[in-house]
Amino acid sequence: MKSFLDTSSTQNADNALQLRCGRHLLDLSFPRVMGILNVTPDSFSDGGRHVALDDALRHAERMLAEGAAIIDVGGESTRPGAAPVSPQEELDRVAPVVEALVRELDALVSVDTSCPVVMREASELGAGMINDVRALERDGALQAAAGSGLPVCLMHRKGEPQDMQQAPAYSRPIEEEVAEYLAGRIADCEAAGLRRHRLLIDPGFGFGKSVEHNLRLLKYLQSLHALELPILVGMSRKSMIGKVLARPVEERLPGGLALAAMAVERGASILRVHDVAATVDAVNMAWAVLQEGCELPLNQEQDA
Ligand code: PT1
Repeated sequence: MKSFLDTSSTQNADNALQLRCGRHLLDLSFPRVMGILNVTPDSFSDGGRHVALDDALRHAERMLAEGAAIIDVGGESTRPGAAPVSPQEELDRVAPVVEALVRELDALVSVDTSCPVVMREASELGAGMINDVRALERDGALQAAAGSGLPVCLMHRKGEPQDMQQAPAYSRPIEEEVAEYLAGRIADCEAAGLRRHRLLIDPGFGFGKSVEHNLRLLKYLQSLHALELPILVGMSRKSMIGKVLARPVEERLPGGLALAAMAVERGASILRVHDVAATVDAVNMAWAVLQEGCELPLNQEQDA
């Protein structure tokens, strides 16, 4: 599957840009918003407020009402400096939330994990997507993801969260290194029986990148279209905004909306964000420009 920017479409109207996510069908013929639901006690901008199941449910419900197509549930913080968690701890955090989101809200749940056990359990509980910031590099992750039958987002990263922001360096233009890494991971996935049409790619903003690296990656996001897979981006509230604008984490929304609009123009299919309502408006406005119009108020549209 390609992105909506590709007009030389080999896909006909029936199978056009529809991604099978378990029992959900995700329409990627226009850019979609993924709402972040952190279930970590140390999350960088939620301060662990969404650990309790009830809070998590209400927050997800609100994001869905605001137009999120996907809820991304994560039990391991991967922001710079974060410490690793055990698979059991991660499972204990994530499983009850995935189960509740599926049962109570019938939500399309993505599970933000690198852990094979969590992938397997989440897919059994009804999750519809796997989002792995380590691009299935952990032992057993390729097999677990392949066996789940779910789509997988492969993200580029350099180093591990504990040390990835210590003098990140690239010997070639960063977009080339990122594309080459992702191409290698795609090949490994295919070799493990994970078919291409189930994959998404993500350049991994903030994962072993300087501010300049991040800005350049967005500027040249188009170059990732060579891989012919839908692109997911996560820039919401990140330090790339904080550093450019000198804003603390709670004042980064305007900067984030500018980045979201630019990502849409460059063909990003999914935007992973904290502030769903504002981002849906920014994305839909940018999309209307690309379309030179709009057929319906996009923010009232719901998935079938
Ligand atoms: C991301 C992402 C993610 N980001 C995907 N999953 C995080 N697919 C978690 C900072 O610089 O971009 N794509 N899951 C969160 N990680 C970070 C990284 C948070 C950097 C903050 C920063 O502030």
